[in-house]
Amino acid sequence: MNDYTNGQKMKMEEEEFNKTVDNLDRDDLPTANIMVAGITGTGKSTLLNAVFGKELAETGKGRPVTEHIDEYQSSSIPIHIWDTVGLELDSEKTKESIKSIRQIIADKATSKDQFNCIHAIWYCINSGSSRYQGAELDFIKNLHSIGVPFIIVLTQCIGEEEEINAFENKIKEINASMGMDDIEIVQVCAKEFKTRVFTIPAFGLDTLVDTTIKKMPDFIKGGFVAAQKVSKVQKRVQCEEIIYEYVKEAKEGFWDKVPLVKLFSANKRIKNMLKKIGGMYNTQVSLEGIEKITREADINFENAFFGLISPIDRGYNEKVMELLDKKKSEGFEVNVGELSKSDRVAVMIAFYGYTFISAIEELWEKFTEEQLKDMDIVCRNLIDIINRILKEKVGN
Ligand SMILES: Nc1nc2c(ncn2[C@@H]2O[C@H](COP(=O)(O)OP(=O)(O)OP(=O)(O)O)[C@@H](O)[C@H]2O)c(=O)[nH]1
Ligand SMILES: [Mg+2]
Repeated sequence: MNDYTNGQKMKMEEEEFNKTVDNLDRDDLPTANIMVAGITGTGKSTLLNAVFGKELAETGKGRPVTEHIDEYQSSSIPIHIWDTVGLELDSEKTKESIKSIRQIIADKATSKDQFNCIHAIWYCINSGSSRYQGAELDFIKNLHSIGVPFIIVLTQCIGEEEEINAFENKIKEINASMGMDDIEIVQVCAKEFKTRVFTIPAFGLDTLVDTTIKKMPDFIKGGFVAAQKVSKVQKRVQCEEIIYEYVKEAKEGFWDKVPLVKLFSANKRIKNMLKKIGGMYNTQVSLEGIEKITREADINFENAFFGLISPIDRGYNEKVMELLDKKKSEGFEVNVGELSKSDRVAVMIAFYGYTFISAIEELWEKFTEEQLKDMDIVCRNLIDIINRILKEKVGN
């Protein structure tokens, strides 16, 4: 091979490398657009606070949004909310705002940009109202006809279970008779309810999250899961998707092809995986933070590149195999019995990914949301936890 073709080949490899790296590094989560509707006092704002926390700030002031719709966004969580405020279905004034609510959704629904659409409507009805008729039913029919994933949330479920179930069935029957049997109904109590005699704990929020995810287009799920604060299970599922992207690249030999001079940037890729996992748990760890963690914890990425050590048979293998097993149906397989370099790297990456997930989950159990905003607390404790886990699992 002469110098010319050799140079050309290297250039192509370099381009290929950069392309793969770019794809892996796409770490900005998509923003999920959720509309919450329902008449006044049903508990919309309480529900939003319970699912997304108090970080949501009012936006859209001065924009031509009606006085009956509040918009919320946050710089740190990928969610955009439209909350209908103070709707009363019989007043003339509200008829106007119903019109504009419909208009907002319809405009977005017809927009070609899938990211711009409303991705789900949560329509709140007080579980104790037992009314599902008249103007409200017309409103629901109207909203539903736009074709956005629609969920009815029965709020403040603190009454007799049988009565609430009977109300839910009544709604289902009416919906079915009107061709709206695709509407899911979820019962929730968004905030613990206290009386002098007893306390009803919050419930149903995780079901609402699960139901919403099922109805949502795939490309938006990551953002929604990162934004919500009630389902750790869903966060784990999304993190496994992140880990899987990197594991797949490893298996396909990506890390084998990393030229020696690129080792540092390849190393950064794995740190990026850890950063993305942090983002899914609303734990914003900067790349500098991750660097500190990997420096001070016993995570040695060099091992991953050279395949020097392998966590096989050291506890995490089972977890890794489970993940890879799940992915088998998609035609992807890592044979950890066969100790090729790419397989070892794949297992190593998954091992570090899972270690990081466990550490962040432990962090969330130990500290308050407020404390976790302090990068110093986050880094220091992640280092301690990771070192402990590595000691337990790898057994140095
Ligand atoms: N304990 C408890 N109280 C709730 C719950 N949901 C709503 N509430 C109470 O019901 C009242 C109305 O709730 P909001 O969340 O303000 O209702 P809203 O639908 O946002 O009302 P508008 O903004 O006027 O349309 C408040 O006093 C809430 O504290 C709940 O799940 N548990
Ligand atoms: Mg409100």
